[in-house]
Amino acid sequence: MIIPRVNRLTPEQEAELKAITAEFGITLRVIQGDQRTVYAMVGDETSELLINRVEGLDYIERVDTIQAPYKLMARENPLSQHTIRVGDKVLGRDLVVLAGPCTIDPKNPGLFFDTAHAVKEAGADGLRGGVWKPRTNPHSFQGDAKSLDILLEARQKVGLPVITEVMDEEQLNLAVDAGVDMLQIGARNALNYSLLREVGRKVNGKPITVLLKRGIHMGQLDEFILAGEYIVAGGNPNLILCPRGTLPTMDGYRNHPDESITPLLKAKTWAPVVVDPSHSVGKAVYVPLAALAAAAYGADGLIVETHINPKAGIGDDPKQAVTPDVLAGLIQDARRIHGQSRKYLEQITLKKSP
Ligand SMILES: [Mn+2]
Repeated sequence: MIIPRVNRLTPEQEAELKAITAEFGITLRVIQGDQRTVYAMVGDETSELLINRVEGLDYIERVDTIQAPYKLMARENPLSQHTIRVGDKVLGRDLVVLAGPCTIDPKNPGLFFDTAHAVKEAGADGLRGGVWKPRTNPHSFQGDAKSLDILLEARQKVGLPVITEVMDEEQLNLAVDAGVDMLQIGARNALNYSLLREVGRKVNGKPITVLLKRGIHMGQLDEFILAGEYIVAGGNPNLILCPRGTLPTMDGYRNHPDESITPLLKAKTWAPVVVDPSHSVGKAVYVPLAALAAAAYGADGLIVETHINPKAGIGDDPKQAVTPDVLAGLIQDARRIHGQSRKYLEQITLKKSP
């Protein structure tokens, strides 16, 4: 990885750098944060001659051949200065809450609009709504592209940024071209490397943030961080990691709650962590406690399935969606805890919150 002395190289400097690295068979990827731009070298970057040539350029600070398997996601990367926003909230400073139903019911848009108003009222910063759904049972409702219009109409009505899950390239293109603010890559696709690479390519140069859920069977944290590396390598560092529970489940919850990995992730990577307590515990009555635990572990945000009338919901909602009044209380309590946990986090990351 090449770190320049300046925030951004001139086009001439960039061309010179590309020409030098190309001589060594290396492709340069430009990763542009809001504070700093870094250059990832794709190929064997260990040639001493290459490093000397590049470090000899007066506008280059240094070349890092990072030993960690991830280069861009590492906490030492200057991208750690990059800030990611959701609406007017800044991840790392404010506790950011995304809320809304599991699945948008295309037959009943009114229900989604009412829920959207209610979650905003409750203090949420972003609106979630499943357009397409990965379902274990092929006969279950799989979602409907019509729901994408409903999601965008809700954004217009309530003024919250929106997030939805995409599972393949066609959905990715539809969602990005329609202008969603955030994309979710679900637990089932966290190891789908061709999709991760496509997501990276598609969001490059666009004001889109990607929330990557932890794979259901991902035991190693590095595996999770490397999945994120695929996306950031496309050129857009607006990436959030989302623990959402893993399998096997050991204690009777839907999944094994894993909000406790938050400080471990933070010690390794700069990416903000937004925890999903809903899919983790899988039952509405346990969600508030899991959300508070996430805040205590230093999560930067929460994504909470919420529905004005969970029984009328489709997908996971009848079982695990909380109501907007529960959400409102949970947000207040979680914000208080988040404020307290930040000082302990700073000891781990040695970084003051932005
Ligand atoms: Mn769900």
